[in-house]
This record gives sequence, C-alpha cells and structure tokens, in this order.
Amino acid sequence: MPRTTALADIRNIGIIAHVDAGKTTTTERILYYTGRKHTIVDVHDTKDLKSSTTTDYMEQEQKRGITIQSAAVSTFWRKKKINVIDTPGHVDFTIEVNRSLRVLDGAVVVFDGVAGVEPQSETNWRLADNYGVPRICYVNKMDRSGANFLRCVDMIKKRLGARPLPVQLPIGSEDNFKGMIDLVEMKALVWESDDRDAVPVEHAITADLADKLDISVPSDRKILADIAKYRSDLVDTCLEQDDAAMEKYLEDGVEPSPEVLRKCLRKGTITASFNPVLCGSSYKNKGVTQMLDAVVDYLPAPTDVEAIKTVDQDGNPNGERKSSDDEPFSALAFKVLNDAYGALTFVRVYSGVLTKGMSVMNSTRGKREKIGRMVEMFAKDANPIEEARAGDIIALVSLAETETGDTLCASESPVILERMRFPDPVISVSVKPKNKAEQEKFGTALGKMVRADPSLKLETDRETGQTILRGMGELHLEVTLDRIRTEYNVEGIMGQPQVAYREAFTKTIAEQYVHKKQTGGSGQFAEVWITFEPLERGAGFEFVDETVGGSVPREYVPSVEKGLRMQMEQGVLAQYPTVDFRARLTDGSYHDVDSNALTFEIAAKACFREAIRKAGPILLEPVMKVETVTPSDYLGDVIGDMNRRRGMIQEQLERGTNIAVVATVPLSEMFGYIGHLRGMTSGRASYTMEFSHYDPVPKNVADVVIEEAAKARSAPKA
Ligand SMILES: Nc1nc2c(ncn2[C@@H]2O[C@H](COP(=O)(O)OP(=O)(O)OP(=O)(O)O)[C@@H](O)[C@H]2O)c(=O)[nH]1
Ligand SMILES: [Mg+2]
Repeated sequence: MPRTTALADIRNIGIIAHVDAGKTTTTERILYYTGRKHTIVDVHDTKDLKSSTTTDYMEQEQKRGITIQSAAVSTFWRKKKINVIDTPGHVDFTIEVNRSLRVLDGAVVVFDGVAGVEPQSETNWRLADNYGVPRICYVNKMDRSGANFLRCVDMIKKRLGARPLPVQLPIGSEDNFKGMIDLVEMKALVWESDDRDAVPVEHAITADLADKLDISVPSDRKILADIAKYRSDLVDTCLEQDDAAMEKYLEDGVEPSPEVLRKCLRKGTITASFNPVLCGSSYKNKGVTQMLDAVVDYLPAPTDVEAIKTVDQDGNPNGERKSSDDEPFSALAFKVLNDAYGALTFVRVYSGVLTKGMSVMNSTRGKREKIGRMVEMFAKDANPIEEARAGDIIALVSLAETETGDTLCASESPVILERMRFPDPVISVSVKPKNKAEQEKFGTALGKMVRADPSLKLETDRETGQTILRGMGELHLEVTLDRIRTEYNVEGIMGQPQVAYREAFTKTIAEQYVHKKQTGGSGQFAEVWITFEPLERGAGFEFVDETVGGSVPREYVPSVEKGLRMQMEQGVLAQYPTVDFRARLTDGSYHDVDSNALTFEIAAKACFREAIRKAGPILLEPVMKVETVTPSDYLGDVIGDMNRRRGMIQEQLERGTNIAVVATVPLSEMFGYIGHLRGMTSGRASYTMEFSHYDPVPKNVADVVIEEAAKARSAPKA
C-alpha cells in the first residue's frame, strides 16, 4: 500500500501545561474545528459520568475533571495530518508527559493567561528541553478576570529562560477579550460572539482601532498603540533566520512578505532559536484555528527534526536512524495500556514500514515479536489498520514481550533507539485486597497497572511480607487503586503513605570477604575484595570489574554484581535501598571444585554488609520543591508553617494579586499539608509539589525513622 500522507505533511504534537491551563478544553476544540467531532463537551460537565470529552474518557478523569492518562487523537487541518497527544498537567502523572515528549516532534505549551508560567509548565518545559522538542506557546484563558498577556510573555522569558516571540497580540482582555492582532499578516481578527461557530471578522490596523472596537482599559489600549513596535521586533527576529531576506530588507527597506516571515518563524522554532507566542480563549472559542495554523506553519514534520539516535546495549550513542520509509523498520514502544481490547502497546514508528503479520525483533530484550492486529487509536476507539510507516503513532495488540521504552526493529538490521528516562517514585504505601480471598486477582491487577506505568514500583517488604506500592504522590496511588476497582473489579485498601528513604555510604571502604563452608563431601568457597566508593547524588550504582589474571573467574563476575544488587536493596540502617556508590571488584580467589556462581553471590552479599556498616552509612530523604500560592494577607503564616516543616524558602514571586512562595521541604513533612493550608488561609491558598532531590536526614529525625523501622519489623506479621 503506498503512503497516503507524505511525511512532510505530518505533525506529531503534544499539548503540555500545568494543571487546568486548558489542554483538554483546547484539544476538544481542535477536534471540533477540524471536523473530527460535531459536539464539544466541557471538562466541568462530566462529573455525572453521562458524557466525557474525547481525551478524558476514563471514569477517574471524568469525576475529577483532570487528565490522568495521555490520550492520542488524530485529525486533518489544511491537508496536514495532525496527531495530537493531550497530556495531564498534574505532577503525579508526569510520566505521561515524559513518554509523550519522547516520541513527539513538537509541542504546544498552554499557559493560563492569569497565572502565567506555573510550576508544572516549568517542569514540562525542561522535559521538552531534554528531549529537544520545538514548541510554540499559547496563552489561553484571555477571557478570565486578571488575564495579562504581556506578563505571561515576560514570565516565559524570565522563568523559563526562553525567547518568547509574540506573533499575535490580544485585543482586549477579560470580559472584553475580542480577538487578536495577527502580526504576520498585520490584521485584526475580531469575534462578535462566544459562539463556537462564530467566524472572526477582519479589520485593518488603523490608529483608531481601540476606539472602534471599544477597548477602554488602559493596558489593553497600550498594547494596540504598540503594534508597530511588536511588528518590528517580529520582523527583526525573523530576519536573523534568513541572511538574503535580511540584506534585501536593509537595502530597500521593504518589509518581507508574510510567506517569508512564516518560513523564518518555522526555521527559528524548529531550531529552538525562539518560541512564537499566540493567545486565545479556548473555552470562549477564540484563537483555536489560528493556533492550528501555527502548528502547521511552525512546528516540525518528522523529517524536520534530527534523525533519531541509536545506542548500544549499555546505552552509549552509536549512530542514528533517518526518518524515512526506505530505511529498515524501527519503532519505540512508549506506552502499554490494558483495556477492553487487551494489552495495547503504543509505538512511534521512526523508520521503515510495519505490516500486519510481520515478525520483528525486540532489540532491547533480544526477543522476537509477531505483529498481529494493528490499530490507530482515537482516544479510546481503535481503528484497525494494515500497515504503519515512519512518523506514525499507532498501537499493537497483545504483544508478548514488549515493555515501555523497548525498541522494535527489523531483525536483519537491529538497532536500539535512545531510551526513555523515568522519574523515580518517592512515596510508598502498603496495599492489600479488601477481601482476603481476592489476593490473586488483586495481585494480577496490580501487576498489570505497574507494567503499564513505569513510575509505579511494586515491592515486597521482606520483613513484614507486605506488598508495597511506590508512586509519585498520594493522588497517583489513590488513582491507581481506584482504577483497579473500576477496571479489574477488585477492591484494594492502602496503608498510610510512607517516604521512600535511601541509604548511602559516606566514605570509601576496601573490604575482603571469604565465604567458606564444608558440608559433608562437597564444600563452598569464594573470596572477593571489593572497594566501595560513595558517588554524587543521583549517580545510582556502578559496578566495575578490575580483577586481573582470573583471580575471580570471568563467569562468576556477574554473580558478584548480582549479589551486590540484591543486597543493596536492603540497607543496614532501616532496610532502605542503598544508592549512589561504585563497587570495584579488585581481587579474589576461587577453588576448582568448591566455587560456583552461588558461592560468589553469597560472598558479595556478605562483603557488602560488612562494608556498609563500617562506611558511616547515612539515611537520605526525598526533598520536594513546593510552590504555595497565597493571598498576601496569609504570607507570614504560610512562611512560618514552611519553616516548621523544615522548609527552606527559595523565592517569592508575584502572581497577580497573589504571592507564590517557592520552598524546598522534606516530603516526610508534607503529609496532610493541604488540609492545614486550607485551614490557615480559609481555603484561599493552593500548592503544587514535585520531587527535587535527596538530602541527608538530620540526625534527630533519622534516629526516629530508624527506630520506627525496627519497630515495624518486629511487629507481628500482617
Ligand atoms: N475562562 C476560561 N476557562 C477555561 C478556558 N480553557 C479552559 N478553561 C476551564 O479550565 C478548566 C480546566 O480545563 P482543562 O481543559 O481540563 O485543563 P487541562 O489543562 O486539560 O487540565 P489537566 O489535564 O488536569 O492538567 C475547565 O473548567 C475549563 O472549562 C478558557 O479559555 N477560559
Ligand atoms: Mg486535561
């Protein structure tokens, strides 16, 4: 089957932003205006579960009015195929943004015109930086009281360190938001009603525009008075992208045509020289089609972005794969979803063609996969397809071996695509089924949830035998159990949330251990010399084999590493995993008959236990970046309370009439914060938090944690 949409006519884009900026509302409008849907549902009208927006179809999303899972839809605009992924803004579901950005070519960053750049917009912006995703900015909610376009542009510059370039200016604001000045075409677009089918009327830009359109607020009038200034900024910035056009302009002074400007805007956006900024009100149906035009004009096609990098088994870069149908097949699995259709594995095809029935290789795991049914997803609906090509985002049904982050490729030309990075879960709860008889069903359901979400981890507490679920936050864990109830029909209960502490070495220790045992005829023998060195925070665990002359036979070296990996999971202070150290296997010895993989594993474990005791182990705790937005009347109380929670105030930012207090606070001090904050401020303050880093726990606090861990271990088993 030949290609139906040229690669250059595809836009794979994500909609990313802080909670409530209006991503889902905007996505819903995109589907309406492109003719993919004939109705519009509003996010706040779905709580009774009678209707849902296209992308927030899950029960938990409808009830809470927030997005939890990213959902993909596709549509056409100006003959371009636009694949849109609507992502969640809540920090607990950041994995969904993370994996979407990994496979997208461009993004629309939505801002709330009142709040401007909020913490999650910042986090997602940085994620997009990491993945090198070009983006345009859309200042939404211009109709809300307190909306301020220029303040938002300024925050994009200062808080995100970006180079925002307005390509539109708002005409009026709040109740009187009427439309926008298109600085490329130099015309005014004015809506005469909020009706979804209202078409903007075009006006020429004249000196009396503000009067003609009844714009009376001085700051709104000032924007219109400054149109020439913004236009000249736009022209100058654009021409940096095109030497020939710049020369011509300098010579004859004639401004470049809109076509030339658009070409420059496209180039500058794709190379991340700047970010075009647009405005609108999705809810009041203004500015969405103009934003779609910008997606088509400025955001990259798969062929405009750098070829995808490939890596070796250890993750080191070793080449690239071009985005083309003529290259061998390669794709990255970025999401696994269990639903009514069975297990769906979402993949982004980077090169080549995949057809139904093909046998491919999972190069990450060295396994084969047979491609059965293939579907194109439209939110929750699956549409069967026969083939997928470079640039496509599709789902494969019932793959046996493939997990999130794995590469699928043609067996004759294996590659591994650059991997994804997953956030580390920082909070844990014990979980069990409400009804003891449902243990197995509950376990299976949990297993499936964890398989689908790499920011969840499942562990068994070796001492108490309890099942421990780790996640990104309380909401994340709650939603997980609630989904198990609605999707797998089994109810679970969870204990009090616990902090995921870590343990670490504070000094270098060279340790020797001999494992020797004589039982009857055969014996056991292994000797290892291992040097343990602390590494910087976040470095994880490194193992290096430095033995020479076969003192530890090569086939047993992996057993030493395995032993260490097992033992490091259980530290000596309070049984938390030990992190951030290097283990160098420097020497050892063996016995021809009595040594084997197991004896080396045992020796390594014991060696670790001995060493960490001598290495001044410390307890580390997750520290969160907390941003509390409060009316200024309560500022003193909010800061005082932060200090009592061992918080360190980083900065205070103006947020319209409110103040945002940014602080780092240990997670253990944040449980129950929301209730306290509401009480303290009569419900007028709100906060968001996200993981920042691990820090040593102060001694007095560590003593309590260690004592409680010991108590929990000696308590009767659940
Ligand atoms: N006044 C006004 N309200 C809007 C606008 N866009 C969205 N909203 C409202 O803001 C709320 C949140 O909108 P959503 O579209 O769910 O926001 P979101 O960014 O998808 O939120 P999450 O997915 O939870 O991160 C809803 O009540 C919308 O009706 C707008 O342009 N103007
Ligand atoms: Mg949403």
